[in-house]
Amino acid sequence: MLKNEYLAKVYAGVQARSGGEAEFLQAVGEVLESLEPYVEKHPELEQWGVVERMCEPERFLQFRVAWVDDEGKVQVNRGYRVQFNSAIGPYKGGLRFHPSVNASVIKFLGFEQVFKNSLTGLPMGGGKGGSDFDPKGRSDAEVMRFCQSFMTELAKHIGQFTDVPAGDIGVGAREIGYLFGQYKRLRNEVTGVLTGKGLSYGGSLVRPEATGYGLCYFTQEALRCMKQDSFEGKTVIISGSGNVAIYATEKATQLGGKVVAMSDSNGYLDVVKEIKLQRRGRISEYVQQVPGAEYHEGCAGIWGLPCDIALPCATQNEINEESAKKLVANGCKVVCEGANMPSTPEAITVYYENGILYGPAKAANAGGVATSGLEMSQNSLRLSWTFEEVDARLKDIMTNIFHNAYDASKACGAEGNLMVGANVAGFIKVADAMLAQGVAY
Ligand code: NDP
Ligand code: 2IT
Repeated sequence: MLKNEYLAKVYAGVQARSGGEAEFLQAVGEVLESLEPYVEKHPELEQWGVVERMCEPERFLQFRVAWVDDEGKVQVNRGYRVQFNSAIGPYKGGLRFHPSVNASVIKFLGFEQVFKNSLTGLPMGGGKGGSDFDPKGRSDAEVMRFCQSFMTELAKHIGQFTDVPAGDIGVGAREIGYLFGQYKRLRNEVTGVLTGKGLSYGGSLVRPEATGYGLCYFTQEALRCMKQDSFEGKTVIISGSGNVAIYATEKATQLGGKVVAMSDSNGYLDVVKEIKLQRRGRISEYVQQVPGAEYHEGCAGIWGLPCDIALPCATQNEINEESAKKLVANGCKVVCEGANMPSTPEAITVYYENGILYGPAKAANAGGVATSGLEMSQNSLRLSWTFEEVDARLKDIMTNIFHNAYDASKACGAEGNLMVGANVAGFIKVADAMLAQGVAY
């Protein structure tokens, strides 16, 4: 599929080295395809081996995490941290605790993070980490012991100027608190080594809301510029019911949208009236609390509901070709991604064939990490900004990301293709920094 010889060679090399890593290959393949027009015009990239260096993490750590459960039994999990690219700043990116976590998932997330962080305009490199630990059904004490064991190894590799982790699936305020406490205990220093911290110990206002709010700010600007439209009166479906989904629902509603369905990994909820979510509950429980709501088993069914706007906010590859076709058939006009890589390549093809306004994850969900960057700034300044100040900066960043991606799509001769635009705009800054710094990594 890659016409450019240099990029085809790079991709073949990644394939040969990362054989079974399907998610990682998917993420790399999409970016390399988008880069073709830019790479054709910039032979220095091949001369200095920039793209092949970008596809290989600077460092990949895997470690054992042993801990004792509430029954006194020893449990063993696997921990990861990929330090993907530090050309424009310290490694930055979340930690995911979910049984599906493996090397491929961590590498795809780390690779995406490099371009996403570049798009924010803030000086952050890309990293990601996590574990196959499943927090579901675990007590607070078990989660704490796991986090302490995980951090005992991770602390050797991170630091406020080196690598700054945060949350992702299965890692929220509770986990960040336990991880931070353990880091402090090991190092005897209080620094902004993690983001997503509680407000009482260095966290930033708006960080919990940031990914979901940012997704809606991005979507709003895209609707305004590309369709002279808004959220007002639109029917919205939002998959997931975690951090990103909850605050996307809140902001979409504030902007005049009607959120009619949400989901978790078991099923989806067809919500007729406004719902209030309670933490760590199951989606299936809400039918008892909300009159008019209907629960259905199987989370993919959510894409079969009619809507104007779909905001996937659960996980990778949650929308396949079939689901994308259903969305189109039911009148959906906009898909903006809160989750990382929620659409398969075949689904993306369906979007473009049908004129869907498609906001790719690395642009649309960058509000979380952008606000993490603002948390780092506040930690360095030893100041806390107000909610309004952080929210205004977040809105500004998301608006700029849309325009950078849109302008880059025009410059590449693919006007309105925000996937190409986001990939190219994110790439250029990192590539320029790598060229300037020589072949060190
Ligand atoms: P949470 O853990 O808070 O919530 C995850 C939600 O997604 C839950 O509703 C969960 O359902 C559902 N989910 C997870 N895995 C699957 C699966 N395999 N199939 C179906 N549903 C699933 O995570 P976040 O809200 O933080 O993250 C959601 C997405 O957003 C992820 O892709 C993440 O990478 C991305 N993201 C997060 C950012 C952040 O700041 N937190 C920033 C940018 C992107 P269940 O409870 O049943 O597991
Ligand atoms: O995917 C992501 O951008 C995140 N999980 C947030 C990372 C961060 O460092 O805030």
